[in-house]
This record gives sequence, C-alpha cells and structure tokens, in this order.
Amino acid sequence: MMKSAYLAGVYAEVERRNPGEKEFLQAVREVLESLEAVCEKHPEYEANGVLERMVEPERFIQFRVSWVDDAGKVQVNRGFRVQFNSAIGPYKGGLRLHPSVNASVIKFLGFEQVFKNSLTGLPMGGGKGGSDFDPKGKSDGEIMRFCQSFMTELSKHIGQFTDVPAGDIGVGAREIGYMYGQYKRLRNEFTGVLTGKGLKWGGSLARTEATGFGLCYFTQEALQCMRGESFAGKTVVISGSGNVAIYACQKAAELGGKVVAMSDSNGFVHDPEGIDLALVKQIKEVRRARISEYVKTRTGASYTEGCAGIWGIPCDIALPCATQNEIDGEAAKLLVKNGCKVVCEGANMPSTPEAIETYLANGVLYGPAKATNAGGVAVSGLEMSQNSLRLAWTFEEVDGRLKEIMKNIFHNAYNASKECGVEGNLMVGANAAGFMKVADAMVAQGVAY
Ligand code: NDP
Ligand code: 2IT
Repeated sequence: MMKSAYLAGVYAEVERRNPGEKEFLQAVREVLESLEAVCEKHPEYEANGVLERMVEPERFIQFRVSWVDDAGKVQVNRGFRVQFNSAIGPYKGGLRLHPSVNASVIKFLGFEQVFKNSLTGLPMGGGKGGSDFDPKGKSDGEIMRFCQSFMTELSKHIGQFTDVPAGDIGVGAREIGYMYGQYKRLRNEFTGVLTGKGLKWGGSLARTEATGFGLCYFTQEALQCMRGESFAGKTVVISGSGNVAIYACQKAAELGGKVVAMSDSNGFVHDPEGIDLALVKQIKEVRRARISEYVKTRTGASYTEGCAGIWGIPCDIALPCATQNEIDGEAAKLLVKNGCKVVCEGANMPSTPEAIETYLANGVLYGPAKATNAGGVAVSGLEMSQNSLRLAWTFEEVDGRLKEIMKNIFHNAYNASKECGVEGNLMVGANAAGFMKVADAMVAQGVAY
C-alpha cells in the first residue's frame, strides 16, 4: 500500500475514474508504489500536480473500423489510439491487433510506454493503439482491407512530428506495409510516420531483431554487474514464439544459453537438446502455423497443450515474451522452486504483482519490462533518426547503438534503485528513472499545455 498521502490520493482518483480497467490500474499502481522516495525528495512534483496529470492520457481516441471480409460480409471492429504523454517528444508506441484489446489494455500499454521511452534516452513521448480485430485465420486480402480501414481513421491523428505508431502483438512487417501504403495514399507524402517499415522503403536494419536482442543485452549486462555471471551454460525458457521471442531465442543462444522451451497461446514445446530456431522461424514467420507442429520434425521434443505449463520447466533464466499477466504468483513460485534465478521481461507486464513479490522475496534478478524490452522502441527511435537524415545505417551501427542503449538503461535503473534506498530493485529503479525525466519536462513546460 502507498504510504504517501499524495500518491494514495492520486491512485484513489485513478480507480474512481477508470472503474473495472484492471490492467490499467495494475500498471498505474506499480509505478505509483515505486515513487515514494522520489516524491519525498522532490516536492515540486506534488506542487505541480505532476502525478495527477501523468495518469490521465492527453488524448484517447476510439473509432469504428469497418471492412469487408472475403465472403462479402461487413465486419466491424473497434480501433484505439491513446496519446498518453508528449512531454519529451512525439507520441510513440506500437499497435496491437488481438481480440483481447480494449480500453484498459491500450491504456496500460500507453502508460508504460511513457516511462519506457524515457529510459531509452531518445526524445519520444508515449502512446499505444490497436484493435480487437483477430488476425488469426484471416487471408492476406482481409488483413489488407482491415489495415487500410484502420489507417483511414488513424491517419487523422498521427504524423512524423505528432505520433509515430509501430508494431506490437499481431502487427509485423505485413501490417505495417498495408498501413503505410494507405497513409501515403491519403496524405501524398513519404514520411517516417510508422516504424518497423520494410528495409526497401525506409525501415531500419535490426528493428526486427531489436526487442529480443535488446532483452538479452540487458539481461547479460545485469547478470554480469549484479551476479558476475553470463548467459553461458544457462538453461533458458522463453514464452511466446512471435517477434520478441524468436529474436530473444537467437541472441540467448548466441550468448551461450540453451533455450529449451517456447510456446504460443495454445501450448508449449520442450526440447531438452535446445530449440531449433530455424524450424520455429519456418513455422511461425513463414507458415504462420502453430508451435505444436514443431514436434512433427523434432521428434526428441514434446508438446503440451496449455501455455501456462511452460513455467514448470526447470530453468536458470525465464524470459516471458508473450503477453500481460502470463506469470502469476503460483507460476512464479514454481519457477523459484525449480531453481530459476533470473526473470527478464520481453512482453509488457507479463508478471502479476504476486509474481513480482515472489521474485523480490526470493532474490530473483528481476528485469522489468519497461527497461528490458525498450530495445524495440529504441531502434524505432533510431529508424526515425535515419528517416529524418534520409540515410540508412548498417546493421552493425544500429545493433551497436542498441547495445549501448540497453547497457545505459540497466545502469540508470540500477543507480536509481540505489538512490531510492532499494539497491538492486530494478523495478523501482526503472520506474523512478523513467519518471523523473518526464516529470521534470512537465514541470518546465507548465500546467496548461
Ligand atoms: P507477436 O504477435 O509477434 O507474437 C506474440 C506471441 O505471444 C505469439 O506467440 C502469441 O501466440 C503469444 N500470445 C499472444 N497473446 C497471447 C495470450 N493471450 N496468451 C498466450 N500467448 C499469447 O507479438 P510480439 O512478439 O511483438 O509481442 C510479444 C510481447 O512483447 C507483447 O507483450 C508486446 O507488447 C511486447 N513487446 C513487443 C515489442 C515489439 O517490438 N514487437 C516491443 C516491446 C514489447 P499466438 O500466435 O497463439 O497468438
Ligand atoms: O511495446 C513496445 O515498446 C512496442 N511494441 C514497440 C513500440 C515502437 O514504437 O517501436
């Protein structure tokens, strides 16, 4: 519970204003609980109403997305964009296409994005968007028509200096292509309004790999600085088998780890010999099929229905890379019981508050999403820079910058944890460090902006 009357009051008002929005309330609560020491040291934040302002999005846009399916039937989905905070740069954050998307999910993601983007050190504010459209089982034509209809409305609210969306769950190169084409058609301009673009039309090398690679760079730096260890020889479990999971798997293996399990929303595969990533890429990226197909080729591996069971596989390092609240208190206890010493988050908010409590109580090295998965948006920021320069950097250049950014994020979070009197608590450190830059900008820019 929050000791500070100021923070408790802000939270009570958020609860009153956003009833039933459990993901959003969970994300806000975690941040506010991390800011006791910061707010005590900086009375100017309360004096300037910074927290009250920060928990209320600058703008929340909801719209109808109608499109025609292959059978000629009219379909209607709900589209969203939350423009949460622009104190340090244009709104920036991904678009999620998943049936579970609603206002609460978009607001939690947009809220977290504000602090994450601040941690990257690049000038980006926070936003997020998406739709409850379910891409599973849709034809390319249906995906295209949905993306075009979605962009027809979204285009009125975004722009290279205003708000720059990108991918998230269900949005990869294909969807960004269809959306970019529609934006260009509507505006008659070729600008960096989206990131994650194709390499032949303004995309950045290493953006596809960035979130997964960045997660491993952070984990490696944290392991080295806090434990004097590395990935070498460690057993790793990674949930999900999408963009983040695949490139986390690749980098974890390159750094000497042995990834033994991956999953999708139906179930998980356990391959004690080490995951065959080329096979996973073939199944998920090329065929857009289910992870269960993995065991048809890799006969030494086993498939189990139900995605939650993956946390019962013994490992040294767990990298949740699927979705929010995928590790609950029970799963966290199981991880700890089986010897897991490190949990670093590729997904956004994959651990419930009970899971985080379990990590902290058991000395698990816990890397919170805002810090650990910031590599994706960081390289999106680098894509914006390259677009503005009308230049394209090499893979090595972008990857090198990503590595430096992830190391800096770790050290900033670690140092902030010390300043907050909880050395090594990277959740408090990341929240405090990400918050202060935005808060100072909001104070400097005055109230009525
Ligand atoms: P993808 O759509 O590429 O992959 C998502 C993966 O997670 C799939 O394997 C999917 O399985 C699984 N998944 C999705 N929803 C659920 C669910 N409700 N239960 C179980 N499994 C689920 O998305 P990304 O890899 O891009 O995103 C994964 C996570 O990383 C998300 O939390 C996202 O917000 C976060 N993230 C992404 C970034 C990026 O740059 N893409 C940057 C930072 C964070 P299935 O195929 O069965 O649906
Ligand atoms: O959650 C995230 O940081 C993303 N989905 C990436 C956002 C971006 O703008 O690259």
